[in-house]
Amino acid sequence: TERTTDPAPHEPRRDAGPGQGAGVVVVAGALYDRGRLLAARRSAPVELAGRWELPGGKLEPGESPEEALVRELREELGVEVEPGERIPGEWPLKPGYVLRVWTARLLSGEPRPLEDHDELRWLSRHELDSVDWLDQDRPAVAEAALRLPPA
Ligand code: 9L3
Ligand code: MG
Repeated sequence: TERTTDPAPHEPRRDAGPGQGAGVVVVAGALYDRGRLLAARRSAPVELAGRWELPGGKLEPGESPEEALVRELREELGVEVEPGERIPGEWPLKPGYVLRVWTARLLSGEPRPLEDHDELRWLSRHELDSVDWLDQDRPAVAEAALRLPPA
């Protein structure tokens, strides 16, 4: 007979819903510099291409969210960052995936779109609505805006 046990700990839980665990955690960074927030335009996959997001990606097995954030921003943007506070809240992505966001401070490097993005923009508070954010990122961006340090 077929086994009906839970998937292995690191398998995505595509059925995850309320009370069923977080599923796959995607971490993203609200990266601040001189009163501006970094926005990144996705180049892939096609259904998300052209939409803007807070850069980041999936947690890998054994990583803390902060470690994943540092790794993702190094891979995607070529920068070193220091994670700050978690922005309260959790936002559903595709089924089984949730988005969690941390503030982050730029330690070194100038962000470049090395992987999965084709454009980056530093947005000041009054420019935050000027890009077409992914729907799922909008509430996170609103929270991130509340924490924008002064210029
Ligand atoms: N996603 C949504 N908003 C974000 C990020 C970083 C990611 N701010 C979605 C897009 C993908 C999934 O999460 O469907 C995994 O992200 P990635 O590993 O392709 O960056
Ligand atoms: Mg990514």
